[in-house]
Amino acid sequence: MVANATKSEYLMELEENYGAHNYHPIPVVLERGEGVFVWDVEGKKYYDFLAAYSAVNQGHCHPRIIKALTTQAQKLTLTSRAFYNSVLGEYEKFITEYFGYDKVLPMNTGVEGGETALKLARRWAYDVKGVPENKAKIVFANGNFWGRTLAAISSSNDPSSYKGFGPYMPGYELVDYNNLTALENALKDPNTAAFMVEPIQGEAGVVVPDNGYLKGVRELCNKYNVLFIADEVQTGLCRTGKLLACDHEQIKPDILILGKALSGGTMPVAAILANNEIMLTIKPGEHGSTYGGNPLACAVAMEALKVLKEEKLAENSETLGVLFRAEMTKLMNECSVITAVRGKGLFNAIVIKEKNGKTAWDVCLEFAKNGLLAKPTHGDIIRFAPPLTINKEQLLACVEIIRKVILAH
Ligand code: IF1
Repeated sequence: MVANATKSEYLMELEENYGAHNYHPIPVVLERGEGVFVWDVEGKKYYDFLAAYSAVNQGHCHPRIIKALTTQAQKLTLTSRAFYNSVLGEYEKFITEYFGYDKVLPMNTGVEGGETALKLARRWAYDVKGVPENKAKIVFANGNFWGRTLAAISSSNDPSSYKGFGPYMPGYELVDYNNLTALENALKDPNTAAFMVEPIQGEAGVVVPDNGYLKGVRELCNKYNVLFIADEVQTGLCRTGKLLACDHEQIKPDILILGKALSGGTMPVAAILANNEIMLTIKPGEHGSTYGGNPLACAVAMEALKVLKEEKLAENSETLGVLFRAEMTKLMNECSVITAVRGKGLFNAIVIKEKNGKTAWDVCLEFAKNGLLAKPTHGDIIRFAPPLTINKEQLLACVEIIRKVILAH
């Protein structure tokens, strides 16, 4: 340990020495979060403009969600599904009515949600659509990201996700995102079970498809009797200015995957929603997980969902998203380093041109020095996704930080 190292340096070195090197974080060590703010171990305050990749839409440590967590944690946290528990049924009724589906299958992480959706789709293809056993095909979009498991990376066309982890899951096909012709060609195959897609691609860099794309996906899936699986793990729960990103085009997927902010950023909670024809193809003992549907997760998720509606976070996301993109577009016209601004609601990104050897990473380091946390993706894209509880004054303060750093870049 370096002599007279700061506490941050000490803690970062511990992670370097004792943790797997599967991340390269921005060098900030966070200790406390409240609403849109986080503090590092030296007490420096930051606006959190990543919100844990949209897992903290309700703001850090939302008092109502923490209260639900601590209250249930004093009573019963986990029973496994070997037995019933007093919260799961209430939660299942609440969430299925909240989103308008017959049934929910509770899981934990977003990628488990994706895995569950694919198992459901394959089983539905064999039992309902009549696809021959082991012949089911799943279609994905180039640029997709839905997690780190072998089934997830098998659908990736990004080498940093899949390289060195083969062999890969069979029965997958990739088509270009935002291309209905390419999609139709793939769906014509009678063995196609499902098309799984993010309504806006997150990891790819907040890639927003053309208006009408999602409606087109819905129509093509109807036409070819293929399940439309919407991965709303990142775009869902008010992030894009509507409860779900699919709501912008008034379309309803056959299987809806939720995660991240479903727990308000307190613990891993995921949910897969579908109607009976699909959901009931999985029989008792054919799927689940130790923590799936645990009473603690159910209590927290109900409160997290109530907060979204009662604090009108979709409306706030929509309104402040318009303001944010207008400010970023103004900034783009004032300088040459921003080459694109895109997003929906408070799910936005800018594309940064490298200048004098300085990259988006260096820009994010400067943001951190100026009290705003964000992180680049794919080298030149900076995603901006603050908690949806941010107010106009705070948003404009963040715009000022971004302006100051960009104009000095
Ligand atoms: C990491 C990325 C974001 C997701 C969508 C499913 C999942 C994710 C659309 C899986 C997870 C996380 C994973 C996390 C960082 C973050 C991420 F940069 F990796 F790609 F958000 F864009 N569907 N995304 O975005 O959910 O299993 O993680 O709960 O792996 O570093 P999970």
